[in-house]
Amino acid sequence: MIKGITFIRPVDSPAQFDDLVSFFSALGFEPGRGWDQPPRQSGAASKGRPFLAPLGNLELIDGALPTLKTDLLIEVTALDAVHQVASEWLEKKVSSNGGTNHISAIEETHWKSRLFTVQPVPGFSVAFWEWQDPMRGKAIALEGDLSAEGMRFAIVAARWNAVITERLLQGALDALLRSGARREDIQIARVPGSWEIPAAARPLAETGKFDAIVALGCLIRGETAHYEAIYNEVARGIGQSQQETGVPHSFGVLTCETLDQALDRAGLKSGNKGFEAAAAAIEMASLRRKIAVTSEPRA
Ligand code: DLZ
Repeated sequence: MIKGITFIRPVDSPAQFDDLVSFFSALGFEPGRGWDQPPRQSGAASKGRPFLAPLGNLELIDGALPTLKTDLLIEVTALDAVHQVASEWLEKKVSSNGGTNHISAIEETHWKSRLFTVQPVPGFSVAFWEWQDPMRGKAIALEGDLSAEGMRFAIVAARWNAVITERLLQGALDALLRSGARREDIQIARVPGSWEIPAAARPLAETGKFDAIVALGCLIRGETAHYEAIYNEVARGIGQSQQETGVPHSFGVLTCETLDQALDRAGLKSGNKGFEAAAAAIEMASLRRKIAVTSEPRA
């Protein structure tokens, strides 16, 4: 039910307001939807400019408080870069308007962080801080790399709509070779149409010689009466082969309304889905290797 949290900070003057908007914008804050309220009978004009952060929280503290001159704490990554941007912004302001440059050096805190405080306008202090351990609070995920070095791949390409599937094949080869696979470690198998892809993908996967299988085909709805029937079977067959052999299979079978749409997805306007399918195959093959190592018993 709780949706968000907003801290309101009234400022002393329109000039301070503009300075603070400029300061927080310079630091890369995402602007929220602002508002301008004209003067009303019941009150003067007012305006607001929200600045958004991906996370916010209200923190209650009992006992010794951190020794801070502000209650506005902004957690960042790359604290040194933030310090540099804040310093440059202040220097510019001081050199054009005069005044004092209120920014502290970065210091270590007693809670395993580093922090600095800055006063962009008089009476308005803000502290920026960062955990010393950059991985703190981050989910540690197993992820595949995009290096195909030392990996072996099989590409199954349908001949039907060859003008498209040949482009998908070139895209897939481009991705594999550019990612470090060797030409002799890539086996290409051609089949008549998309319907036949699973019948070749499955035995190739079962050889155990390949780290991943890339399936390439093109179905065009306008020209294929039994489009749905072919599509469902190809998707099911590739999925089943992947699940039952454990070898990653990437799905580079285009399903399009028209030939133009297919051309767009085969390198013309919307990328090359063959390239993308090969990249997914590399990533999954890499992830599979990592999972295998992770699940080995520790020595
Ligand atoms: C028969 C057919 C048709 C009408 N359309 C396509 C298509 O758009 N894309 C494709 O890859 N294959 C098509 N095919 C061929 C079937 O996939 C299959 O090769 C044949 O029915 C022979 O089994």
